[in-house]
Amino acid sequence: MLNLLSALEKAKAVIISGHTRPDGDCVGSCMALWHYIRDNYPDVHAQVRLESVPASYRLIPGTENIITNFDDDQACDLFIALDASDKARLVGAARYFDAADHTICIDHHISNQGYADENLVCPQASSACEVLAGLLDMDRVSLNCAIALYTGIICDSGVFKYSSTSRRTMEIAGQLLEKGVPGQQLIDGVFYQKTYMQRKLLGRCLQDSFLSLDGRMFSCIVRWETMRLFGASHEDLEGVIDQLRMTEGVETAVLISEDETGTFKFSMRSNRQVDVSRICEVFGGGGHIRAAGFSVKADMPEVFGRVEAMVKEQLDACTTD
Ligand SMILES: [Mn+2]
Repeated sequence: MLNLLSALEKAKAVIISGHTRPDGDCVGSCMALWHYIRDNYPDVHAQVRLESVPASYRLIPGTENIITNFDDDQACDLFIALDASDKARLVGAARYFDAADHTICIDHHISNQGYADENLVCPQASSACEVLAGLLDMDRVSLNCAIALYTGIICDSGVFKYSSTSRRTMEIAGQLLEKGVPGQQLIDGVFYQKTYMQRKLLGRCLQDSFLSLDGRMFSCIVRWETMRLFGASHEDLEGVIDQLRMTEGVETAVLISEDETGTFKFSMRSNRQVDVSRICEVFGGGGHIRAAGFSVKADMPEVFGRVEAMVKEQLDACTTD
């Protein structure tokens, strides 16, 4: 069993990193470990190196200390990778991994082969934060460390919704709440809080959306003109497609957004029956069975018609089975 604390006792300089395009669990686990080291090992120099952190995760305390470039030759005697399923996912930080005297990997991805000197991979855990929490002395976890862990857990478990959520997940979350973690504030901040513009844009999208295939497909087309009017970028549409998907009777949701070059980005989601990645692959895109996408610079109504026909074909195959 990996003994993180005894490794920290021996360390002098620690570099902490996670995967490319960091998400809440990645940022949360890295920052939680950073706080834990700063709070309990004042002689250890620790730094977190990640690609730039999306705004919604900056409510995790201390993220302003994250170093987002990988240009220098900073040496360390201990490198700790969190939430990164293979070394390639460390991207720029891999050079510090290679140069380190000792490496540790803490993760929950089933595909992780164990690329570090010491590895703890728990595929049944909800999050890297849950795995990390099990290695720390809970009596020495500060409020800032607890906030970081809690944020990672809610992000990767969809606020305790996904099947990876276990009794253990809830017990750890309970211990973190006892530290004073502002649960509602964090959940609102990460999942529900939008800007005024994003709220109005969501309203506009829902207003313009339309059903087809007997109410089983729900689509929305956002032209560049609308994006320009709202001063919106593609990220401002995040969450819109789930509003379409989580509609009674709907099996497949399609969100189409146009950019200034006339390129149309198709995002697709399905609930139970349609393999949307199969459809998106036809147009050079891809993804997962229930979430996929592609981009085309073509006759959008024609492409939309083909997508709709493919969704219908899959739905018809399900009902005749
Ligand atoms: Mn994760």
